[in-house]
Amino acid sequence: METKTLTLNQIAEHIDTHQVKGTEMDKITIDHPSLTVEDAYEIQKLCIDQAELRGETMVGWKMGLTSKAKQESVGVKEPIYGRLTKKMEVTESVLKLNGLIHPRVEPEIAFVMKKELKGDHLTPKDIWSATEFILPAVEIIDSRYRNFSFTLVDVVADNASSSKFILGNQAYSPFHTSLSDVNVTMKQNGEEVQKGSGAAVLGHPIKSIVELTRMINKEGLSIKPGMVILTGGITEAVKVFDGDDITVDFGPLGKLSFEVKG
Ligand code: 0L1
Ligand code: MG
Repeated sequence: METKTLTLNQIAEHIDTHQVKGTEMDKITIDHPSLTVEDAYEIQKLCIDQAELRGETMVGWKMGLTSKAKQESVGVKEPIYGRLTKKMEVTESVLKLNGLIHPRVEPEIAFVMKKELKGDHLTPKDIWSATEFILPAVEIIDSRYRNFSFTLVDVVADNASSSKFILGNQAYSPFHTSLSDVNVTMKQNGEEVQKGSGAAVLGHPIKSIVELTRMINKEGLSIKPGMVILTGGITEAVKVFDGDDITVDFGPLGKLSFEVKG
């Protein structure tokens, strides 16, 4: 095996171990400063290959850094993507902290596709006609890096901080309401802690999926039918703690609530 391939495999093994155990690590760019963003996406894929060898299944994609504020915090002008597995889905209204490091939660709109989406020049129309339904959702991000501190290369390799996600019980037609106008408020123990609108996601969440198809097409990849896509945080992410009660009001897309337990 070539040295670079060997190195990427070793880094992926290292990150995978921290993802599985839920333990903090140093930035990989400290020991490997010459890694590129392309290398980081390859490492991300190798980590998911490891998860699949353990019997996990990839069920979708997430888009991250979709707001101006988040892009500025990492010093980039583009969003990033990550991969979602079945094991990451929280199916009860309880987020267990066991195995998490410093989780933060953010409201998102999820799309579930009925047709494959593949190509470099897909339009919003192509995405709408391939969408089965949409759901209110919450993403739980949990960077494996100490203090949630990373460069673009670090965070891409760590699967864009993907950790868990919760989908609402009620699905909606993609045409139910104008997604850029959906106003969202998040309450933590009854107190409003964040609010935002769908427009915070690249102007409109559909643009997030257009961008995802373009980005993964570079690797020859597509969004498969049945896959879920988390389009990006509508508000800033909020730190959560044992005993928290989180309720997100998505206006015309209903409410999603869950408890946080140690
Ligand atoms: O989902 C997100 O926007 C997070 C992407 C990675 C950056 C972070 O962990 O804040
Ligand atoms: Mg997110």
